[in-house]
Amino acid sequence: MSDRKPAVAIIMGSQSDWATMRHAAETLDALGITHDDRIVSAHRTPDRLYDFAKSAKASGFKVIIAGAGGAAHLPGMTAAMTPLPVFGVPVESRTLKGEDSLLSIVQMPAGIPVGTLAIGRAGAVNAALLAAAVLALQDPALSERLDAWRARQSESVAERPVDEA
Ligand code: RP5
Repeated sequence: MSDRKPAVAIIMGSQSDWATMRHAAETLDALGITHDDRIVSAHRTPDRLYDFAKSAKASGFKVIIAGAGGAAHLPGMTAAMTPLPVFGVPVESRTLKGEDSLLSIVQMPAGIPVGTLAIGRAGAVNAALLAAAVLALQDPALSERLDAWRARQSESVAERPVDEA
């Protein structure tokens, strides 16, 4: 992380979520977007969640990425306490493979939105890319980096398949 105020907060319910959420962090790094990564549990550290969410906008964050698993209240509770856009990443749970996380995050009642991504790594990467797209609306240099990132991705796709060992 640089000295610049981080634009994105990545929050997660547990240390165990980092294996998934680090993919969001790495994607933001690849795009040169500053971020602050924190463990904030809706269940175990409710006061920490309140303090974080209530002060997130004043702290300078522009977008929040929130990952949680199981009864995943973190993204919805965060969204209820901040006007910032919140993207939710359902972390794959051991017992229900993340379907519980997905449904907990995606089924917000009308009025408080959480942009919900796919379960696991894909969701973490795409949450970062969505955050980048939002930030790029006000940042032409980032917009160019995002275009370049996509172009490199396109170039990396082979035209024909090969047999894999
Ligand atoms: C949720 O419970 C966390 O987001 C995590 O995905 C899940 C399990 O947490 P640990 O028991 O591994 O700390 O609150």
